Amino acid sequence: MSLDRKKVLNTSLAAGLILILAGITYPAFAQKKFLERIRKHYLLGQETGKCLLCHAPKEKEEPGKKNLNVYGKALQADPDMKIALGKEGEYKFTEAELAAFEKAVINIECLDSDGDGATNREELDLGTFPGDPASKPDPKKLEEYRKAKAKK
Ligand SMILES: [Ca+2]
Repeated sequence: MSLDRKKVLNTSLAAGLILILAGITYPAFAQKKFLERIRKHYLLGQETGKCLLCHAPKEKEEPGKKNLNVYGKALQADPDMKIALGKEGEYKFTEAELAAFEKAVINIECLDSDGDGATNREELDLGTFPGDPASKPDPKKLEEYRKAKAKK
């Protein structure tokens, strides 16, 4: 076996093992569907289309309802989210529940949940975290974005 192939094999074995371990330790990934939905809605890239969008887990913590960040909390508090809350583990969300989640996401677009001066929508469109005041759009980019929006 060539060294490259061995490397690939080792990497995929390691990745597989991590997946198995994650599955054993954390069976509750129901909310992954929310992440998929919001990724699709805003066409989010790798930078922000991940758990940290709504969660602020402490070291050794997994993303969960106990460590939502301010943006995650705002979503949770939105009345439209109600029917989609409290689902655990392998729960399969219905289309209506996922649509309710998407509605909640849109409802809070105009808020600036983390108080950094850019709205949630602006942050999502510009690739920063709406639940982390330390992550905010570049002022120039934000100005250009607002100008372009005003023209429409
Ligand atoms: Ca913000």
